[in-house]
Amino acid sequence: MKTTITTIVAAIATAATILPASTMAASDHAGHGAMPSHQAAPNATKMVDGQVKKIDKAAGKVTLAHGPLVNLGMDMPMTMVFRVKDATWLDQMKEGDKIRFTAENVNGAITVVQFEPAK
Ligand SMILES: [Cu+2]
Repeated sequence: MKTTITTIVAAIATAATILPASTMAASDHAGHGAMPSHQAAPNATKMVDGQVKKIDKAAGKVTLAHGPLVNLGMDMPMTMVFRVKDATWLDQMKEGDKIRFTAENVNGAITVVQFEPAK
């Protein structure tokens, strides 16, 4: 009698352990399925449009007519001189070219830090 009760209790305990676990696994899986499948990308500095007005290779500078550069406090389009992080970029642009770029204040000099030709 005692042995039988112990066996039954053990059987119930085992069943009780397995059932909630499988139920939880099922609901957990459903929860993952409902989650969005993509995550927002880190918000990198946005590329802005610019047009090359003048190139000064000797000085490593370029004059660009550019759209707003919010990260530099320029809310309005304007034309101004930039330094360039990579002087070889000046070989990849010519006056009149449309480009996409980002600029930062590098040691007090407004510098183009990212550049690509506009398509
Ligand atoms: Cu500006």
